[in-house]
Amino acid sequence: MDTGPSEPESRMPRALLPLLRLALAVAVLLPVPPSGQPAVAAEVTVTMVTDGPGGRFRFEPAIVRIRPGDTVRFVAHDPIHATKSIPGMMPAGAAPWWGEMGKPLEVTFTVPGIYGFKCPSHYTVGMVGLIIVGDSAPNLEEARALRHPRMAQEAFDRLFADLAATDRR
Ligand SMILES: [Cu+2]
Repeated sequence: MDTGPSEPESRMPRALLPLLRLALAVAVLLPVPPSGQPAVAAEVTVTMVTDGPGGRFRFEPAIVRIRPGDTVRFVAHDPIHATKSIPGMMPAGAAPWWGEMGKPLEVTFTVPGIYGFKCPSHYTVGMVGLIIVGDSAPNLEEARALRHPRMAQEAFDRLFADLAATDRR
């Protein structure tokens, strides 16, 4: 079968150029959070990292600030990770989540407050994170008071300290 020359394909980039320029212009106009601060966006991606520049067995970023109605998309580097909410570290009325190992999971947050989460495989080595929905977290003290296995506790202690530091700015 003669498929002919790939002329239409070769013209594709030129046709897409105006679109690319528009996308770039829009990207430049979007607000960028100051470096070192948790991201603020309608959809935030949290990566489950096995081994990265920030360390092993961690969520990146480990602290996410969003508004009610925003979505967090969890994605895994490896099939050995998952994301699971932690009972006792969620505001009243919020729905728990438990993703499948290695599969992406999107969670939309509507109830304001602070949410602790973990990778069930690596909780005991400190693979945990925090999501803050809205400007105030009525369950902050309750979430902070929960006790964890040693390395998870150390990780949460660091995250709550980071959170307090960014709140003071
Ligand atoms: Cu893991």
